[in-house]
Amino acid sequence: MFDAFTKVVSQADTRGEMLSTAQIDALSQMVAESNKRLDSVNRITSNASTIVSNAARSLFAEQPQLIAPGGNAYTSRRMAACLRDMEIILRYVTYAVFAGDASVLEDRCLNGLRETYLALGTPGSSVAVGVGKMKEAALAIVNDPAGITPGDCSALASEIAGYFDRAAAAVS
Ligand code: PEB
Repeated sequence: MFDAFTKVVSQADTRGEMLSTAQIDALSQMVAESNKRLDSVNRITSNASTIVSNAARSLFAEQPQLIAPGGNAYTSRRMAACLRDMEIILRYVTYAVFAGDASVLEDRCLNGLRETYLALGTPGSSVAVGVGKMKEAALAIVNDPAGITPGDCSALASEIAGYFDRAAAAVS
């Protein structure tokens, strides 16, 4: 598991090189803008249950076969597993945003997830739709100008979008 700093160190060490000025500048920029990152994590984290339940409600409205008899989210047990899965994925996305690196998400959540869903008969493409809905909700919350110092969050927003996209691609 890496963060933005240990990733750069590991890459430099593999090549036996000192850190480059470009690498130092990039991390220096990241530190300078770190309040945006931490605010984003805080906003997503404190709205996690709303993000998950709205995304699930919208997924089931679009794909009612999932909650009809025989559907993969039919029965309360499977519904609970589904909501839990979405929460797990969102949680790992927030870890990746916090660390500024996708490795925690990749290694501890997405690795083998497609195979797990195949074995369970859970439609990965539907999970991906749910993840996409969480992405839209999370970005709307991150980009909400209310109550924060106005600034440019476009780079951070696209980084966050990228983590959700990786999760969706890993299961679809
Ligand atoms: C992944 N999900 C399920 C299981 C596992 C995961 C390992 C099997 C064991 C169990 O039921 O607990 N667990 C989950 C995860 C990590 C982990 C992401 C990462 C660290 O440890 N069903 C649907 C929807 C979708 C869904 C499309 C969006 O119709 C999910 C929610 N996952 C779902 C369901 C089950 C499941 C299990 C319904 C139960 C399937 C079953 O038991 O038949």
